[in-house]
Amino acid sequence: MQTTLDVQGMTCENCETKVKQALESLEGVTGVEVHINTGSVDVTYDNAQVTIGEMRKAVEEKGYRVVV
Ligand SMILES: [Cu+2]
Repeated sequence: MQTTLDVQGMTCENCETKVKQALESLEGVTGVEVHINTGSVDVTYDNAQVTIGEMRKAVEEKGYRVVV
């Protein structure tokens, strides 16, 4: 499965790394690509192992907002 999250608040490479690591730490997430300019984050995942809600929570715990 593939989805694109709309993440607000990322301003630099450090933000990009934090969001990427937060998502990659979730079991079932196999790929993360952050587009810092637009705030879109492409996530490849196994929907039997992880939900979009869990991804959202992981990103928001790092201090960024996910627009649904
Ligand atoms: Cu930053």
